[in-house]
Amino acid sequence: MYTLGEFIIENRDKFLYSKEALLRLFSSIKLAAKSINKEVNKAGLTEEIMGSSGMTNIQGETQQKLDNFAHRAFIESFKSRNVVCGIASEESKDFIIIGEKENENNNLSKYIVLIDPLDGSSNIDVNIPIGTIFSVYIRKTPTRMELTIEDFLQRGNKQILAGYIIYGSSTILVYSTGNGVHGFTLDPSLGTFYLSHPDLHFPKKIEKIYSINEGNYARFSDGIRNFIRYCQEKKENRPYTARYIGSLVGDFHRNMIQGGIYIYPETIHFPCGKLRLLYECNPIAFLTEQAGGKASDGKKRILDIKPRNLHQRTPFICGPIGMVSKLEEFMND
Ligand code: P6P
Repeated sequence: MYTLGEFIIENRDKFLYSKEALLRLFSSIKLAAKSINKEVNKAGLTEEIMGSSGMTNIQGETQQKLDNFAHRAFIESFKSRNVVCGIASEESKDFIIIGEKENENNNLSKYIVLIDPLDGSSNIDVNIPIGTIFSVYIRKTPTRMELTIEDFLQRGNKQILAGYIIYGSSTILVYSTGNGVHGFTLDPSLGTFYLSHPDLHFPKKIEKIYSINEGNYARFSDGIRNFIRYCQEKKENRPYTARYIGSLVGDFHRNMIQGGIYIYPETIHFPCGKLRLLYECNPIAFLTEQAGGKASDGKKRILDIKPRNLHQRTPFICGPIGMVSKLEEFMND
């Protein structure tokens, strides 16, 4: 069984850039993920890690203590591996310059990371799967020059690596470098991630789940409501079922494996959609397309959207091509 490191060393994912840099990136990501996994798994036992930190994040949302912990874990692990020159995090208003130190191979770090350290964290106290979502680009400004916001506001189609870690019944790291989607499950007794889901794809011809918060039904557009009704009509070839756990990584992971669409449209509370383009929608959209699916805002391909600011939101639809296209038809009727 391949470990993540062996999989990369054997170039099984045909990464187009430096294999050494990819190994360093994943060394940081794995270190932080294992540390977060340990805290998530004992969250019920240690008061100091449960619940709200009493602070709010940039979005004005209640910050969970584990959000904070996860944010710091990734910052520290990227700093220590000297492979990243800048990070944008949901938990930080501005991007963070990690600085450029000559690493032993004298290649100045040219990679930038955008991350949601712990998405769905409000589910921590009720034991529902949560996740880290990450997205990696090559900086636009030349090395040695000061990073600018433009290094972070790149279209999703420029991502060189994207993925998530789901902290659920098991802890699985799922990623793509543009050559398919691969999943690695953590063996906690060894602290090692082993290849468990090679070449993940939406199942062919199986479209059976729709995921949306129907509590907002009264405020959805007619197009969204018509699609929901379309899913609910019992027709022989449409045995759809509703599944929604309020955790993007958990809903997406299930839908990619079992065949389903995830929808977070505009609502009265979130007129531009709730999910963030840079560190939630772009990485999940990248994985969606690599897994044979489609991701849009109802009109435009997510990966083609030009970001305007770090924390901008967008309506978000991702899933099997047939389901996403059907929903777009209803929305644009
Ligand atoms: P709602 C979690 O806060 C999150 O960003 C996603 O993980 C999740 O899919 C969505 O928001 C849930 O939002 O409004 O349905 O509770």
